[in-house]
Amino acid sequence: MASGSDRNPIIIGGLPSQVPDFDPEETQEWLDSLDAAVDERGRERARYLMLRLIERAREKRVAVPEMRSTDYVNTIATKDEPYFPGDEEVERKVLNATRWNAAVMVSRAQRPGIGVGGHIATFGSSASLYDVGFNHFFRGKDGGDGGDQVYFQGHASPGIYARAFLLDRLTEQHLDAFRQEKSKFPYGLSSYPHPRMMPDFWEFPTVSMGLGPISAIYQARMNRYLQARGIADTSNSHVYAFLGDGEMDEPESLGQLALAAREGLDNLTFVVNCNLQRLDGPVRGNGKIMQELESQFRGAGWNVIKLVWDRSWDPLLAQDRDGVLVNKLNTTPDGQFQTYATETGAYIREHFFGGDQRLRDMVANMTDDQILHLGRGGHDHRKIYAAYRAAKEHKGQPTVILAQTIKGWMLGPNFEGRNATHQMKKLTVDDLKRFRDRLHLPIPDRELESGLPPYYHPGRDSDEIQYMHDRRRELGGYVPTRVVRAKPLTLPGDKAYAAVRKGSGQQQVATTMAFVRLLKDLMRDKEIGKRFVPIAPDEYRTFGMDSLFPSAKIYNPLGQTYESVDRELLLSYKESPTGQMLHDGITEAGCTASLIAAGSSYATHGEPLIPVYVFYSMFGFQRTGDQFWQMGDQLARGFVLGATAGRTTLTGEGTQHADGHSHLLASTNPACVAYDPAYGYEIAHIVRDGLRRMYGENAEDVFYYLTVYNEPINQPAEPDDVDVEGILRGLHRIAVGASGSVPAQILASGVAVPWALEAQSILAEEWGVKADVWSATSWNELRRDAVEVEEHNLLHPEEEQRVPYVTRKLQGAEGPFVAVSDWMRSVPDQIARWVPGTYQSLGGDGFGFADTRGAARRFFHIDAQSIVLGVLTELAKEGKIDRSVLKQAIDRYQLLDVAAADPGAAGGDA
Ligand SMILES: Cc1ncc(C[n+]2csc(CCOP(=O)(O)OP(=O)(O)O)c2C)c(N)n1
Ligand SMILES: [Mg+2]
Repeated sequence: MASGSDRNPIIIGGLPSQVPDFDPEETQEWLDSLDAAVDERGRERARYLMLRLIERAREKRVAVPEMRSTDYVNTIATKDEPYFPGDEEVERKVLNATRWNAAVMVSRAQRPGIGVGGHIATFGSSASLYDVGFNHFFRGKDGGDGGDQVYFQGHASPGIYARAFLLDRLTEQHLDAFRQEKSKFPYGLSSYPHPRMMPDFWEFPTVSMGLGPISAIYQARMNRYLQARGIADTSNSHVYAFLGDGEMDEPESLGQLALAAREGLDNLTFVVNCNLQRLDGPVRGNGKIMQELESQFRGAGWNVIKLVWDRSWDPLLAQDRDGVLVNKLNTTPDGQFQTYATETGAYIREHFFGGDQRLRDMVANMTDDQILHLGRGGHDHRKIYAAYRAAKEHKGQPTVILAQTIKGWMLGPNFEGRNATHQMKKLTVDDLKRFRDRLHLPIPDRELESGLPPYYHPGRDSDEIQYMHDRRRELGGYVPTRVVRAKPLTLPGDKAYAAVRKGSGQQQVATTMAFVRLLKDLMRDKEIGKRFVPIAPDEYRTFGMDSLFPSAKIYNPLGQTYESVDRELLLSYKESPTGQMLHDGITEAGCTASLIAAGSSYATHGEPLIPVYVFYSMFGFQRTGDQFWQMGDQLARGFVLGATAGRTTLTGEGTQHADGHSHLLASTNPACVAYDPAYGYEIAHIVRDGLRRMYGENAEDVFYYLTVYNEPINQPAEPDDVDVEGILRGLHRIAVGASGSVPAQILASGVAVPWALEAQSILAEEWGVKADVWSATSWNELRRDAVEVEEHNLLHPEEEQRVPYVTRKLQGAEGPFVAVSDWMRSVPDQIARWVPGTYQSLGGDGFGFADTRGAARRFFHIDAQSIVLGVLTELAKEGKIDRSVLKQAIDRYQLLDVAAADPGAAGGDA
């Protein structure tokens, strides 16, 4: 070895330290050559030689280890750039007009009395990155397929609107309604990409940092899945995600890179706008974000294209014979480059090129102005085109393009590279004049000196506008465009629901199992069966869904290349390239991204999918609530199942698992229709209605959340006089009190319904109380209805005042009303205002813990005996019984002693 001892080799990290050297003499000759190169020509030359050797080794298919990062120069050598088919002059004009209108739109939105904000600097940096995409790559949907899916960086939206304006897709009226969605309806433009607000325009909500990247990965994978399963031809669809370099710090941004590499998603390109800045200041002032990202992406198995410098650097780099320039580029921190972006040519000559005679010589013949204009790669159309082309043609891996830009580019010295630039919204008269001059726009001074700065349109017949239209025609129509081409589905009839509605007879079955049974029957349906997409984060077995493995199979583009250990078993783990089930691994964020991609396929590709995403209820809204919000924004549909629900039902697990609040979180999402069913037959009606509402005629943009439990119970058969409307609207009476003289009402949901029924019989037998039991299938929907009714009444005082469903439903029933569930009290308390009588709730407030179900329910005072006490207490308050019975009840049932409770059936496990 050249250095280090045999016992302590210095070469580690993937190099073959264990392989014996069978020709040490030859090895020594090579090492001596390298030593000589270092001694005689210096380290930089030696480095160059080594890199060339690695390159040659690759060409000869010698398996040398991957390098984590490369020099701070463009990945695509100038000599390898393809012919640029665009008209650069015209494209520059197009872009200049776009830049102007984007900035002016935001500036005008700051006019007195409006002042609604907006961003200029981000689009300033990424304008060319988009424009090359629009002119040469992004495919529209006019061909009848889904086209390309483009995730626009949220706060670059002004530029996207500005382009749509030039193309006559939007008018000045729209631009002046930026961020005034209601007051300027129907012209209002949303601040960021929000399909919910602009359903004919935006497709993908992105502005919550990190959700764009992860969504794009799963969208690309969903495209593959649709193709593999023969549902849609997505072979021409490419997914582009435009991301910020600051945004890459979000865990969701990088968290699923490996999946994209593993599945060989070469239909996916990330474009990271590396303007080296985020909101407050530099992304990595002391480091180099592009280098850091390069290593991370490369390590994850991505193809990395760095686009660092524009063409003006080419001659300098060509002269850099001993790598001194590259070395300087490699070792200059981002914070310094940001400063160069704000400085003069003379400053850059002195500080960047000044430290080394060879660097000084390189720019000796350049003027300060030429030095100043040594630009960044992300502003050079030809180089951007080369990068996109290479990304599109690259096979077998996803590609990331790391494009260096300047934040606020073209907006002048008050914006470019300034730390405050992200938040700056308004241009002064001087800024405007300078900006106009730089963009060569024929706008007279007087129009900039008073009033609002004007928009600029070069005229419909101008070359540049014609060019833009031509390019879009060629590429299949305008982007972004959201269209819904899917037809309503033919939904299954009674048969699919029959088994679940029959009940479980003598068997005890948990609602999770009842749901899975129903799902299996639905997946057998000839019309819609194949559209179901089961999704779970490594929990199919927990929820008894492994029974679907052999028939539905797990999607894996590689199929199953190994002999499965359980291949002889009936329920073997089966992977297939045409599998229907998505197994995303242990990633709720990944699963939710799959859910959104599947749930919006009716729009993206015109082919509805019915995702059924099953998770531990604790790890759903709580863990990925932001993505559920994004799902609502993206108008995605589907079923979301919070399994192992309840504060006490999975109680063997404890604090982190015991969910007593996900319904509250679900209630905050306007797109979410949430149910807490008790019985299989309720689930049947809820799912049937869900399919109708989401996939039938006049489909609604909602998604369903059902909590299901792992506690086996006797599932009753559906009664003949089943109250379907009540089930769907959130409340139906399931048992009228049989005996007793003092009436009361118990409202229960989910797993608490059997406790309520037990309480009913204790109350009748021991206390003479005749309690009706109601199953509150949806506290959330009851409240939603009541709130809507109140809003209507507020605005229509002259009309007959409407009455909320819950009030009407309970009108004839004699209180008091006691609510109970395996959720915290706030869940049933949602309806308190509209219950016609005294209302009290019991619930699992506080942290869950590990114990028997019985003990946990006694602790929270929600078990049958505690419900009895709750009802008696309310009756006592109303003076209908004597208060002394309360103490009696507490003593009789030992309600203060957790250990005295019947432990009940065993808890769940994870
Ligand atoms: C989850 C989340 N956190 C914070 C923000 C607020 N925010 C909007 S833009 C921005 C800075 C973005 O920087 P970068 O990703 O580098 O984008 P650039 O504007 O520089 O292109 C921040 C922090 C957000 N939109 N989403
Ligand atoms: Mg940035």
